[in-house]
Amino acid sequence: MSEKERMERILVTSALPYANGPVHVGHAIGAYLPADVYTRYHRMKGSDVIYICGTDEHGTPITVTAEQEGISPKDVVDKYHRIIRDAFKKLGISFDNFSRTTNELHYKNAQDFFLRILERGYVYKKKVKRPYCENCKRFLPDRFVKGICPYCNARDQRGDQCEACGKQLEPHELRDSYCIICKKKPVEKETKHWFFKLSEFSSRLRDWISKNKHWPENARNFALGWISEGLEDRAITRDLDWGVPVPLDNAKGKVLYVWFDAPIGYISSTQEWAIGQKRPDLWKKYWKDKCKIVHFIGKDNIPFHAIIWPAMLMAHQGYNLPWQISSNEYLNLEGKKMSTSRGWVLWLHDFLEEFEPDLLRYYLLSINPEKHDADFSLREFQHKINNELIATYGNFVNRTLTFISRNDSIVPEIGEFDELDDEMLEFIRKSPERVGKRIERFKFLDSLKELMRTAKFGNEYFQKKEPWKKENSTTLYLCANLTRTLAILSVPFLPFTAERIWKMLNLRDSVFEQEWNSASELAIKEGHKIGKIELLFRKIDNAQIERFREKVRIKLDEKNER
Ligand code: B3M
Ligand code: ZN
Repeated sequence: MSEKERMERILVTSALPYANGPVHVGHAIGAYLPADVYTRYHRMKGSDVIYICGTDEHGTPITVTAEQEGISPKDVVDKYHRIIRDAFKKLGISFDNFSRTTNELHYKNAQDFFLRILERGYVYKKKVKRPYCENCKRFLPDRFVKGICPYCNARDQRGDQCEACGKQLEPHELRDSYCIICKKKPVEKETKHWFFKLSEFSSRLRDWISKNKHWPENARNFALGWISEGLEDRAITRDLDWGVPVPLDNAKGKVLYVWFDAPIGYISSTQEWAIGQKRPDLWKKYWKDKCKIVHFIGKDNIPFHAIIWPAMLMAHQGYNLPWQISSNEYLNLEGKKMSTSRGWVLWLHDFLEEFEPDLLRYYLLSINPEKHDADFSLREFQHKINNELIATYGNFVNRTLTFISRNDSIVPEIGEFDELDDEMLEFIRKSPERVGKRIERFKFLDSLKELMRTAKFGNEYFQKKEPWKKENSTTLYLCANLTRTLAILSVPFLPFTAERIWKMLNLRDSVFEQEWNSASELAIKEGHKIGKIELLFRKIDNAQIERFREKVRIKLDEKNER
């Protein structure tokens, strides 16, 4: 690969989670783990990559939670920002910056963005009628109202988006709507709002998306389909007191719509990162110079990232457009759709209290819902950890290290290579590219499979060579080197394990500082002394699974009772 390609500049983002509740395992695999794999890989490839995120702290998801829990929106976001941030950290999600959309810097950014597109003629004010609850004495934006989706007739849909058909909605479009606080039927009341001229971008968006042949089909098809149905102008302000205030004199009591300010949060978080680097202008390299911006999002966020956000950026004309939008399908839980409101959910922080993060990373990435919905099952988790991760990968590493430790911890010298040794060498040489290529193409399932194929080969090689029967120094020499290869290639998937192996091998620095391509070298030389060894993983037994199931179920039930 040429130096130019190596120095590819990439900005990775994951959807900003709403700070109105913890994140669950479906969120983790939806937009965070794949992004983390992608970023960690590119760091080791030597790309100029940063990974940006933060919590989305505005909008009615937050105010509804505050209202229901009887606390202020600020209390809600403070609490959940911390819980979300800590859970991601524990899972090893390696953000370069994890910000909050309630930061001052972001308020200014969002307001400047609004003013700029207003000046450029893409925003106008209009009188409209909106649902108003006479009982609660207020307008009912977005999630404050529920009703029947006018497109697919699904019941109890929220006023911002239909969960059944994925369509973007306006609260007044719902049929038989009701106020979610008091359940009364709202009336229509006149108010004024600022609208974004989305309709003007149809042909520019169509041209641009048609050219984006590297986009996954789900995003491309949805976006092109929506354009052909006709894009309509959209209100980007709300009658609410929680949010970024509309920066105009005649806009008292109005805030920017959360989906207007949230994606701008990607830029704000990059700026905050640059300030942290003590190079406040550094963010411009990613947003203004040549850079691939990659958004990892959940499926329901496609409309905003494939259509509205690019149109906002086109209207603004000061920043790069997204290069890629990667979105997963959904993750079900034990055969049923996850639902926070029904309490059928497995929280990330709960899971990580019981199990090692790499076990969860392995399991989630091995069922990554790339093309189809996937199902999270505790039994399958146990099975995959015991019979795949431990039985092949763990077994190979443990056997190798144990045998070397019995040789005074010294890696023995190489003899003549036979055919099987050559094959082993081929795995060491080729695996980095095989795994890496798939990550570059966003084929995370396949990339993990490729990693596991390498471990499996190592295990079979060991078995065939039977080093316990006869002294075979070449075998151990090659196994030590494949273990090193595996450690490097595991960083994107199993970062904690990778570092542990690195330490056991007694190699210099940290595994995170290694170059990806160096995994193809025979870098461990004869005579190298390995470090202190310990068991890599422990099997998960039925009792632990059942105990955990009980524990989680209790939580589920409590939530159900409310
Ligand atoms: N907070 C929706 C979500 O968490 C929203 C994403 C914003 S990305 C700019 O699903
Ligand atoms: Zn009401």
